[in-house]
Amino acid sequence: MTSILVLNGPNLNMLGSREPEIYGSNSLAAIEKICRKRAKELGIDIEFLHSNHEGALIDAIHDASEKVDAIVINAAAYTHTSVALMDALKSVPQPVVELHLTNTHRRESFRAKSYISLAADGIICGFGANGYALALDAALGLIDAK
Ligand code: DHK
Repeated sequence: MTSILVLNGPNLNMLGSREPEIYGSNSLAAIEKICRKRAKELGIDIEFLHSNHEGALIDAIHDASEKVDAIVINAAAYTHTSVALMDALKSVPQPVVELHLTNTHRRESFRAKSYISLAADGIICGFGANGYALALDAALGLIDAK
């Protein structure tokens, strides 16, 4: 069965209570439910992971290289800082969809810079929790196009 890794970076475990006026009211568990529902509709499997640690996210990307067909990643703040995560994504053959809840281009200027974009096939940002469902659709499209 087609499988997609959905990887979540630092502070996303605080969604729901974290700056809800910016990030919305959905918890990460609620977002996982949205993903599982969409995955069921698409007839695919997902692995939904979160870590606050850069190395753990890198390990998850390396581990995924054997197991999944695409990677959806919301690297959160590491988006703007992590050459290591970019390199990890470039080291695996799967298509990559970069994802953000918010429109990072309409916020502080430092959020407009993304190392993840340099490794991603495409970007979805600004659609809140629904962006996760859109990212699964996009990732499946990339898998099918391969
Ligand atoms: C989430 C974060 O935690 C921020 O550090 C990013 C991203 C934006 C999001 O919109 O999902 O700048």
